[in-house]
Amino acid sequence: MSTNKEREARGLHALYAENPEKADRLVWGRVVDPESRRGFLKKSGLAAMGAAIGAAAIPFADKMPGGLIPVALADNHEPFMLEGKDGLTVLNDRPVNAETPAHLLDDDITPGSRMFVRNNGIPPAIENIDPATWEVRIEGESCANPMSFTIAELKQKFQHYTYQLQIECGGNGRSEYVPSASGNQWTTGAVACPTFTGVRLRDVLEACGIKSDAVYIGYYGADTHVSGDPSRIPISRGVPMHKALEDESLIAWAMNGEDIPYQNGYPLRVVCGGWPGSVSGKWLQRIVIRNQKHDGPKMEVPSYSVPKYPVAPGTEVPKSDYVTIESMPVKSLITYPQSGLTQSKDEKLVVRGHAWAGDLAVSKVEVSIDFGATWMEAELKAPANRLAWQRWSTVIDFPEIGYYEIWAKATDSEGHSQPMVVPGWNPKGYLNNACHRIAVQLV
Ligand SMILES: Nc1nc2c(c(=O)[nH]1)N[C@H]1C(S)=C(S)[C@@H](COP(=O)(O)O)O[C@H]1N2
Ligand SMILES: [Mo]
Repeated sequence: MSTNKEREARGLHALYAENPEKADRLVWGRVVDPESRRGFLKKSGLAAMGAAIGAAAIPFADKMPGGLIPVALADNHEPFMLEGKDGLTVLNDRPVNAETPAHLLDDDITPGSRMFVRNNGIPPAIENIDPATWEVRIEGESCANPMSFTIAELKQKFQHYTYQLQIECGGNGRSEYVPSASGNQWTTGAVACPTFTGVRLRDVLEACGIKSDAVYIGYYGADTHVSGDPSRIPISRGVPMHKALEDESLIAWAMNGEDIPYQNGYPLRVVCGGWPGSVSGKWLQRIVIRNQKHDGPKMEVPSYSVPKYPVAPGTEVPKSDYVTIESMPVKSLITYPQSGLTQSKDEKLVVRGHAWAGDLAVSKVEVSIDFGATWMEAELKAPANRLAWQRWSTVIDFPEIGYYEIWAKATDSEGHSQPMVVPGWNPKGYLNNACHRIAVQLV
């Protein structure tokens, strides 16, 4: 087990940071808005908190308002960070959730250190993860010959494939919905596109026999429920057979050519790109082939589901009127420059980012500097492979000094474009694919 893995596994850490503003934002963000966000500081995080402050104990810890960050940490300019996750904004510590600021997603291939973390439960303890003995079992009522495989057996029995795959949480952008939806208040950073190496889910399922009545698969991981109740499972989702059997659907042991980061599912995970990240099971132990739609925790309405028809903000929607989210909508990010740039009017500005469209390709990216009145088409590259995001870039020559916003809008291969404002409200705040925008000043 690598030292890095051990460090990642220690989880939440306070490290020195160069950016005091961020510390303030964390402090005040949590204090003023305790209702809509899970408290940052849970009782369970107290030991870690004490250690981070360098105190033996926090005697009045039970009096601390939910979500408060001790000022000692803010004064030290020490925002919370996850070991191995460079510059991510930590939204919660139990379960751990962290997103990536847009300008840190500028790489063509997202490094492990910049891949967001979305945990529904508590990851398996690092001491209990031994990649040499880790097994995945394939079973279920529509599996003809249930079998288990070690990672070495997967590597030896099946052909290896590497694809660059885009994973975005279904709730990315949730923070912009009004009235606010419960759940992690993601802004734009619950998306990533690293490469994954593994075997095709199809090859493994076929080796175990897919019965003719199979309609769905479901995954089970080694993470445990936040309640501590061993009979409860934090999440067990899946995809219909047609998605499971796609070339790019993998059981992966490597990300960007290295072990998968601990928080992203080490040592083995499912990856089904282009769909809500929740279908890509981490710390994978078991896959079931089902003769009905999988019914594990978080498959049920309203989890990862939206109303079948548009609803007015705040509407209560009957359970029977929801559909499960499948392919994610077209979306883009401006990853360079970072919002807030000031530069001379005489310089042209290179602007770039990524665009993606679930199962589809992106056909066009346009950029506006006049609040959407006019658009100019950016250069758009082909994806590295199907289900990878696509690099776009353009050069902007500003007409005069002053404040500008740069907006980016992508269009998919079926002609759907991103809305300039937050799209249709839905009770759980999924699928916000509004245009991303950044501020620039020309002086
Ligand atoms: N076992 C397990 N798999 C999981 C989850 C989880 O909590 N447990 N979270 C899911 C969700 S909701 C998302 S968006 C993605 C996030 O992947 P990441 O944390 O590697 O970015 O993992 C999915 N797979
Ligand atoms: Mo998610």
